[in-house]
Amino acid sequence: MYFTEIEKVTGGEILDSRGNPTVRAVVTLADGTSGSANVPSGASTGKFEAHELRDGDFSRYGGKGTQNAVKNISDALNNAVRGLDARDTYAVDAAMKAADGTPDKSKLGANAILAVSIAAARAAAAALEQPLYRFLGGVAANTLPVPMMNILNGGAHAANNIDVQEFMIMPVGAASFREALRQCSEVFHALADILKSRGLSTAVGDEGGFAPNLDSDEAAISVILEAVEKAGYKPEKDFRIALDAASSEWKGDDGYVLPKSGQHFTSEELISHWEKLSEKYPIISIEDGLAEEDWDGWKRLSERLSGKIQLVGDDLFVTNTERINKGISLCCANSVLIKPNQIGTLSETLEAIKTAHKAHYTAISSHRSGETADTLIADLAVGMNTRQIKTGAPSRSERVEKYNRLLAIEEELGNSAFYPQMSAFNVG
Ligand code: 2PG
Ligand code: MG
Repeated sequence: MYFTEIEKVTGGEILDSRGNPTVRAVVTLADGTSGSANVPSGASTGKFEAHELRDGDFSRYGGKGTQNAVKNISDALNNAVRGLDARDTYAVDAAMKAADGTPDKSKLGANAILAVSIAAARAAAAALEQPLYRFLGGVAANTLPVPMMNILNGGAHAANNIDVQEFMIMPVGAASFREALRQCSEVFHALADILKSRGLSTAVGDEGGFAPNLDSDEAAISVILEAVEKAGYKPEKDFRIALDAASSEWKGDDGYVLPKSGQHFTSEELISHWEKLSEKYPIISIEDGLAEEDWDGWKRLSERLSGKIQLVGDDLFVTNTERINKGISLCCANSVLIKPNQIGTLSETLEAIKTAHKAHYTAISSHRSGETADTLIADLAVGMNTRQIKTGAPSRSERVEKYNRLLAIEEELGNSAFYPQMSAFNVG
């Protein structure tokens, strides 16, 4: 018996930041060390994501209970990984995938499998007395990510009249992560002041950004740029804007219909819309500008814009290496959003990042709109050198936890820490 051998796995049902149930796993090793993990849950989920197992028992949590997934953690997954070496993330994950046996992890649940996968890696890192980012990335893990901070929420994440799901600020001129975070927080507060002074709501959406009613999606960009200046910074030089359109939510049989404004676009018109917007404003990145099955549209969008801005595939790629490879071969997008629960294991998440990087696509470590205090994505960003992280506004602790974890990592790295500024992107 070796000290990192998995002795026992247990599961639990906990709540996420929307008050819905999710799962937690604890992995205990032979030397008594343990690691735990909580998994998040999306709202604008991609059609091709791995399966999130819910009970469907409407007498509990409106059918969203996770008691079956929890049972799978403590029974089937415990049996599958007991006796394996927790240091070998790929072997642990392979055993769980074999026990599940389905392509989308629908038998045991991607939520159950991911919780065990991360908890095992955490336990191994703890047994080796290493921080998780070091366990994942070794000595080369020294690069902090540029925050992609969502400060104005719309779409499926907010009950306002804005169709674009996320308006994010990216501090591209800061000298360190700590400075970058301070600058973002100052802009967030400046935005609150401007909204208040106009009698607009400062209530926040699922990811902590404000969710006011505004005249248009473009008005949202304008007010954010105003906030950047009010906080004493220069748009373009200090801050760029990133959008997540989450446009799979808009796709109908006949083109794209924006549910709140009622506007109608063909793929071609939407491409021109993004092009005009990115010429008019300092936009560096657009995520899911087109829908998850609109490959032809993505090809044309990429031909037109990929040399100029970052085009991020979220629902398009769902952290799935096969879909990422398809996108690469079709020259679609130039960046991959990385959400571990879209694919359901840590090892497949690492492969997705490696696949993106090999093709010179950027990779962005990302939260879900339903989150917990788990900080995996912070360690993942540093460990795998993603150079960008998307984790919401500095106003809800499930988001702030990730930023605080990055502050701690930067401090721990000391002089070895590197903040990438514009070199986080392959464009511009
Ligand atoms: C997204 C995410 C996270 P959700 O679309 O990128 O911001 O939202 O978790 O609801 O899919
Ligand atoms: Mg998205």
